[in-house]
Amino acid sequence: MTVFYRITKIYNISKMAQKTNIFGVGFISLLVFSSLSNYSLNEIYAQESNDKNNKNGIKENRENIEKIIQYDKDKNCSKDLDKIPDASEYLTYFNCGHVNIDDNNKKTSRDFALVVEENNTIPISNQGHKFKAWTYNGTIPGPTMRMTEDDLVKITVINAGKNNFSHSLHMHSIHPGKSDGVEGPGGTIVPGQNFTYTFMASPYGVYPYHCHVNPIADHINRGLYGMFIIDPKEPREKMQEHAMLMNGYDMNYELEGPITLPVVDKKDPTNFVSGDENAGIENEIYTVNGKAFEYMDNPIEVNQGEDYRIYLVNMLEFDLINSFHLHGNMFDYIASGTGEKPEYKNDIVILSQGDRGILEFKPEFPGKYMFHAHQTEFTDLGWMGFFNVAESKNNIDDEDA
Ligand SMILES: [Cu+2]
Repeated sequence: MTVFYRITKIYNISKMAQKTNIFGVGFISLLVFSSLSNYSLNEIYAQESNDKNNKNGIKENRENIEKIIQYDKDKNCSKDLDKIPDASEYLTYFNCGHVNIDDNNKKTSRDFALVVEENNTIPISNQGHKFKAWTYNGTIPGPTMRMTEDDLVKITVINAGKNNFSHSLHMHSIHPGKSDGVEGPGGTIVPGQNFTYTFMASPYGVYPYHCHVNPIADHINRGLYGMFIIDPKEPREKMQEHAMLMNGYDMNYELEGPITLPVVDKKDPTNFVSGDENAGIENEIYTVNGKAFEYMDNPIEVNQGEDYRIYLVNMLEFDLINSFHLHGNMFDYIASGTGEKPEYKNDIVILSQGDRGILEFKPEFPGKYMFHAHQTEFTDLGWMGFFNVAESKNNIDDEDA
């Protein structure tokens, strides 16, 4: 028996059909998904009890399905896969895809759709700065996709028909070459076409994804990246969870041109003609989750004495390192999220380009605490925010007593 649940329409599919002019196999399969109905658990039970050949497996099936649905609930999976979250909503927006539980072979598969749009002008600060972005599903960063280890994952990337450039999706983690987003059809999706990247989610951890079409720095600088989380089969300790992706914007990259090798001096190839062609390539704005100073203007509300987990990814281009510093507290750090136990406790973690990890902490005292890059230049240019720690209700009750 195959059970689908939480089937909703895939990212404005009818609108995208008009925009992208896709009539290929990929689009037909997307239409199939959008035409499936929602199954409630009661309907699933009714179906099971009607299935006379399946009586022995009913209890086991039910437990398995309930376990998967409950795990998705615990992960705070969004019911709205079409949502275009703003920078504050991005913190807790987890897209777990369209889920298909096949109980015959005990497999769960998840289908995701990412639509690439160019010339999507979006706000990148609360001071009025806008950026001519290229986006996956309308936002920088793209949606946080979430899956469980060993799930069969299918991510269909649709390059909108009105676009001018080819794009791709390169994910970190383990997968076959044809789903690596570099070689073959998955490495070059021309405008109006789509490609489905298929892999078994492994190993558990937190990962970046990004476009891998040349010039890569340009495609990344314009905004084609995001994070995905492969959760372990045995859930981590339950905590309130936030996604944080650190990035930057070189707002006049177009004037500076792509990063290239030095020009060869044909008369004397040993002569190094350096030139300062790339000298202007630097970020003018730095952020966490796409919008400068977002969490300074809208502090993240947390509670004293409760546990918090942050999935942190560094997708900063042009600067070699980035960092995360928490005021007034220490966090446990799990590098890459590939282990269960933290490696160390610190209040700073330094990440190179593409690196990531998991931070876990418990606010000890109420108050307002800054978090920011520990490079002052980055903080001054936008990478700064606040946690607003509310006093524990227990403390307040104690004081009243
Ligand atoms: Cu691209």
